[in-house]
Formats: sequence, structure tokens, C-alpha cells
Amino acid sequence: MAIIRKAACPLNCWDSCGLQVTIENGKVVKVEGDPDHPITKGKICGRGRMLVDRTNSSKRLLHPLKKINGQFVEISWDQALDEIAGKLKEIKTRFGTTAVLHSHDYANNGILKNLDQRFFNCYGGVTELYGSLCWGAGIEAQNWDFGGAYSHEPNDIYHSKNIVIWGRNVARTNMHFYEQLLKAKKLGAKLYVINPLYNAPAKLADDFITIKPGMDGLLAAGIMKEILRLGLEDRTFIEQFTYGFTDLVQLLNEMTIAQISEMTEIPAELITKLAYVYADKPTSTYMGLGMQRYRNGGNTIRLIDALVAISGNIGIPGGGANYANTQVGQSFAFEELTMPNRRQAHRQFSIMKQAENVLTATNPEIKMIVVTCGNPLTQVPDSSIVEKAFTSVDTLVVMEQYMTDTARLADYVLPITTAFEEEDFYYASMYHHYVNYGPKLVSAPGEAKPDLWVWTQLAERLGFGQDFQFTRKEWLEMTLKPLAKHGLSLESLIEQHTMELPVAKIPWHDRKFKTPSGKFEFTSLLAQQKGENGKLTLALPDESKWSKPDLADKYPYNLLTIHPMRSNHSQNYHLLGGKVKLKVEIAQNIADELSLQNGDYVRVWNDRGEVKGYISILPAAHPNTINIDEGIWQEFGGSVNLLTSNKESDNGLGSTLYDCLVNLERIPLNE
Ligand SMILES: Nc1nc2c(c(=O)[nH]1)N[C@H]1C(S)=C(S)[C@@H](COP(=O)(O)OP(=O)(O)OC[C@H]3O[C@@H](n4cnc5c(=O)[nH]c(N)nc54)[C@H](O)[C@@H]3O)O[C@H]1N2
Ligand SMILES: Nc1nc2c(c(=O)[nH]1)N[C@H]1C(S)=C(S)[C@@H](COP(=O)(O)OP(=O)(O)OC[C@H]3O[C@@H](n4cnc5c(=O)[nH]c(N)nc54)[C@H](O)[C@@H]3O)O[C@H]1N2
Ligand code: SF4
Ligand SMILES: [Mo]
Repeated sequence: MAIIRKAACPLNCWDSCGLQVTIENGKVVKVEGDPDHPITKGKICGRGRMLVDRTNSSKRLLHPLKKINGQFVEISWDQALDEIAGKLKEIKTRFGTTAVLHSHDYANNGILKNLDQRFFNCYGGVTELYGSLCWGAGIEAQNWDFGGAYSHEPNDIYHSKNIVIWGRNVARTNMHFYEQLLKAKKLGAKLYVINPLYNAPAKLADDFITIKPGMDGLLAAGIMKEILRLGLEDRTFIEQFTYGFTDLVQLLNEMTIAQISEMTEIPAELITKLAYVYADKPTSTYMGLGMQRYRNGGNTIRLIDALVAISGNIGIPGGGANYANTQVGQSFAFEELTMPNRRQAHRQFSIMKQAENVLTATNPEIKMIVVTCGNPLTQVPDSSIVEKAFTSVDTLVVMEQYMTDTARLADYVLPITTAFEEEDFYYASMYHHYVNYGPKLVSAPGEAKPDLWVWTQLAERLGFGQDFQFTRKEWLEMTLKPLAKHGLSLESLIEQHTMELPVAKIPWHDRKFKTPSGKFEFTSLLAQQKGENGKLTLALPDESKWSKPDLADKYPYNLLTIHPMRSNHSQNYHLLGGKVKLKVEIAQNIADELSLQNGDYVRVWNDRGEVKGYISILPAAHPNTINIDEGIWQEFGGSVNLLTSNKESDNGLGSTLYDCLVNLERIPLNE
């Protein structure tokens, strides 16, 4: 008999949906949306529905594997855990605990996934990653400007007169926000979309502004120049609540509107029009993450923040510089969960340069890498170096649900449960401020075990088992402790399935910013405390005709590698029935120049590597722009990260994944 249970989507995604899962004979047979969820209201995307396949696929890893003479052999859990614990003990005595690298990303939004940090802290402190491939540059930028990266609550959008969707691929990546845009438009809001690629929200837009990749900061500077020239700025806000305005004015005088128009490839009239849009308050700005994955990414977000500030759109209903909502994650008891005080040694590599650092680390060298919730061979930039680094260490342990490109390189592969096989609660610090409860619904296949079980077992073998002696409920209660004073508890979460967190719904409405000056900072004092000069600049991307003319001659096209429609990163390609082909989407002018047609087989390359795939012409994409969706496995022609650079963004905490020049040529099909 079929039963229906409420659950939560675990995927790293803006929307963090409530689910309704149908179970029959102990198996998940259908995943739908939970109609009672206050924000996601019963609708989910294809990736959510594919969780059925991710749970039931015959490709699931079912037993611990050890590589012996190049071949994977099934071994028992006891053997795997004893051997890995033995190696961890030996490394600790001979080289110190930082000879272990913990390489991870955030493939699962469950709060208890953070217990990996507790394990490594109690072990003594390993080499950990800092920064983020995803949103690091922009988060740091908003920390500098506001003292936090906070967004307005989703339904505040209905107060906006104008809505600017700045580089967010809403229909594909944030579907409930797209639904809201449709409604806001019906209510009379005007919509502006700024993106090098013409996407679904662009079709709804009153104006679609096509921009040269990496040039959004300059566009924001141009709009600010026009606001000031026309006297449209919010003087009261600037005078009372900001710091460093004269530095900004000085900066804006460095370039003319004509220059900005030429470099952004946006007509000057459109820049002036956007100045009036920003002055016609309330205007909300919803930024995406793609446009900060450039060398100038932090500065780009800061210039957009500055635009929102001088136009007086901060802290008012219907306004906001909406980028992320980190106040959601800040609601929980992370320190108690992860125990940073237990660490005795510590070393950090940036997530972007983890591979390069593995290859060059001394004192100690990296002897073991443990991978959790990540697929670095596919997702981390400059894949050739990643492959070299991850095969260079004595021991690579990968905790996975599937035999990914990274898992193939491992010495030990440990089979891990999927979300419906363990209890947790889920949240995203991106869009809405509700957490969703996810009960255990079915048993795991084969010998697959939760990550937490692995940490518990290893902790016992390493002598700190008592730090993991808690039941799932006790762990979950521990994380929710700070919410007790607001009357929120695990019991109520379990009963209601979703719970609203007590966060600011209109951030900065009290004009009390969390910066050193207490004001919105055009010139950042926090940055100065970190040894930077803290001033805004008119910085350009690293790989561009201005910064590197010779490189741009050799590689004339901008390569974007945006998030795929039907997969969360690399998670679904192997489940799509073998029909995956690497699609090289190109702007019309490239097709014209190289006489290319849809379906032609091409090679895309730069000094870092090459990929091959099939042409698809995008008639409305910005000239000289190419896109290849990210996440594609080696067997389907990937990874696109063979082409991308592992440089860090200007503020050191973000990636430069889209700051990438390439060339392209047609090749015969059999090559
Ligand atoms: N279907 C699907 N949805 C997802 C994910 C997924 O893998 N698949 N991943 C989730 C995750 S982890 C994240 S971080 C979010 C990301 O959500 P988004 O930020 O919406 O999407 P991205 O693919 O990261 O960024 C690509 C977008 O940025 C635009 N872009 C690139 N360069 C520039 C530029 O220079 N200027 C401007 N204005 N725009 C630019 C691209 O054209 C594209 O629209 O999506 C989440 N949702
Ligand atoms: N070129 C390019 N590269 C990119 C991006 C881009 O836009 N372009 N986007 C970047 C962004 S925004 C992000 S967020 C990263 C994402 O990078 P990743 O998080 O590494 O990518 P995923 O493919 O989502 O997931 C990695 C693996 O985690 C496994 N997994 C899922 N749940 C669990 C679990 O509970 N436990 C364990 N142990 N494993 C689990 C999955 O099976 C999957 O193989 O990629 C970045 N890389
Ligand atoms: S992937 Fe995102 S939109 Fe799709 S079901 Fe999960 S949370 Fe919702
Ligand atoms: Mo991401």
C-alpha cells in the first residue's frame, strides 16, 4: 500500500522545497511538492522529481570498495574503517594532522552534514578549505558593504515598483522566484533583466540589457554617474547612513559614460534609463551568482550595492540588494555542533587552489585527502591539475553515493545514503527563511551508511567516540538551541514540517549596519582591517582584451559554464539515460564568422585544456559569448573545468570560473 510522507529537498539550490514523497513496499516511488509549504507551495523542479532515481538507481554504490592493483574490490565496513583509522593514526604521529586535506563542497543542505567538521576538529585539526566556488566573492563584498549578505523575505517583492534581475538565471535555478516574477508583473511591476544570455526571465522583461561578461561593475558605475548627474540620488541616506561617499564620487569621475558604454557594450541611453529606474523607488535588485565568478567579482557586487545605496533603495520595502540570505544559516548553533575549540593544528587552502596547494604543500605534505559532499574532479577549476593532485597522494578516500569521476580516482570509496534514508533538517541561506524537516523514509540499499555513521565509527577507532555519542534527535536539538528563546523546537518542526526562522524580513530597515562604522561603507573599513585599501575600483575581468590583449587575440571568446537545467551540477547526468551530449552554445556572430551550423562538432580550447562537443546557436546571446553547461562527467565529454582558471577573485574568497577566454574550431566527427 502506498503512503505519502512530507519531506525536504536536500539539493544545494535557492528554493529549498518542501516535498511530498510516495512510498510503496518500502521504496520511494514518487516525489512531488508539498502543497502546504508557505513558499514552494506544491511545485518542484525536475531535479527534485529525479530524487526518485537518485534513490533507486541500480548504479548506487552499495559496498565499501578498495582499489587493489588498479581494480576496485569489495571489502567489509570493518576492514575499510580499520584501515582508514589506522592511516589517520599513523599520519597524526608521523606528519601531524594537517597532512590530511578535507575536500568538500555543499552537495547536501542537511544541517548534520556539518558534523564532518566536528570529526576533523576532534581528530586534531586538518587542512581545511576556505572560500567558495559558488558565491564567495559576493558574500565577502556584502560583508564589507553592509556587514552581512542578507535578502528581503520572498513576498516583499510585491512591494517593488521596478525589479532588476541582475545575472540570476531565475527560471532555471530559482523556479519559485520566477513564479513570483510572473505575479509581480501582473500586479504592475516593471522588470529589467541584465545578462549576457537571453533567458526565460528576459522574455518577460520590459527591457533586456545584454552585457559583455564581467562588465556589470562598470555598468553600475555608469548608472551611478547618471544618477548623480541628474540629481536623482537619495541625499539623506547618503549623508546620514553611509561612509566613503567622496571616494566613490572621485572614482566615478575616472571614466566617461561614452567609455563605459563602449566597454560594457550597452547603449548610453539605456544606462540613463536605468538611472531613472533606480530613482523611481522602490526598485529591488536580485543578483545572481554568475557575475561574481570573475577576477573583479567582489568589486562588481560592491558597485551594484553602491548603486542600490545611493538611489535610496536599502532597508525599504520593495527594495534591497538581494544576493544571498546568510542570516538563515546564522540561526543555528554551529560552534556547538562542530567544536572548533578542539582543534590543535590548522591549515587552510583556498577551495579554488586546493589542487595546486596539494602539489606544492610542505611541512607537512598532504598524505591523505578525504572527499565528502563534493565531486572536485568535475566541479573544481582547472581539472588537469585536480586530477594530478588527487592521484598524487598516498590515500584518497571518497564518501559517495555514485561512482563519480572523483570516486574513480580513490583508494577507498565508502557508500553513502541518500536523503530519504536518513533524518535531518534542510535549509538554504539563499532565498527564503524556512527550514524543512526530512524524516528517514526508507532503508538504505546494500551497505550504504550515513556520513554521520562513518564519522561515529572512525571516532570510536581513534579514541574520541564519546564526542559522537548522540542520537539523531539529540544532534538536531543541539543545533536548534539558539531558537528556543523564540519558542522554536525540534518537536514543533517535526510536527509542522516547516518552520519560519526569526530573521529580519527587510534587512537594514533600522539603518544599523554591521560594519565597523555602523554605516553602509563605500570604502570598507573591514577590508582595511584585513590589509586591503577598501576602496571601490573600476576593475576589469582578468581574461579580457583590456587586461591581457595577447591572450584575447589568441582566445577571442568569453566562455560561461552555467548551471544545467536538468541536473544539480554533476548529480544527474549519469541518470539521464546515456543521451547526454556536450552542447556548445554560441552567439550568432561566432556562427557567422566561423560558418558553423547547429550540430557541428567542435573543439573548444585554451592553454589549460580542451573539450569537444556539438554546436547550438543562441541567436540572442551577447556577441563573442559561448556557454557550456557545467557538471558534465568525463564519459559525456566533460569536464568543462578543463578550461577554467583556478585564480581567486579580487577579495580572495571567490572563484573566477567564468573569467575564461577560449577559441573554437570545427573538427571532423571521428576525432
Ligand atoms: N537547474 C539548476 N538549478 C540550480 C543549480 C543547478 O546546478 N541546476 N545550482 C544551484 C546553485 S549551487 C547555485 S550557486 C545557484 C546559482 O544560480 P544563478 O546565479 O541563477 O546561476 P549560475 O548558473 O550560477 O549563474 C549563471 C547566470 O549568470 C549569468 N552570467 C554569467 N556571467 C555574467 C555576467 O558577467 N554578467 C551578468 N549580468 N550575468 C552573467 C549567466 O548568463 C546565467 O544566467 O543555482 C542553484 N540552482
Ligand atoms: N565550471 C563551473 N564549475 C562550477 C560551477 C559553475 O558554474 N561552473 N558552479 C560551482 C558551484 S556554484 C557549486 S555550488 C559547486 C558544486 O560542486 P559539488 O558540490 O562538488 O557538485 P555536486 O555535483 O552537486 O555534488 C557533488 C557530489 O556530492 C555527492 N553527494 C550528494 N549528497 C551527498 C551526501 O549526503 N554525502 C556525501 N558524502 N556525498 C553526497 C553527489 O553524489 C555528487 O557526486 O560547483 C562549482 N563548479
Ligand atoms: S532542486 Fe531546488 S527547485 Fe528543485 S525541488 Fe529541490 S529545492 Fe526545489
Ligand atoms: Mo552553488
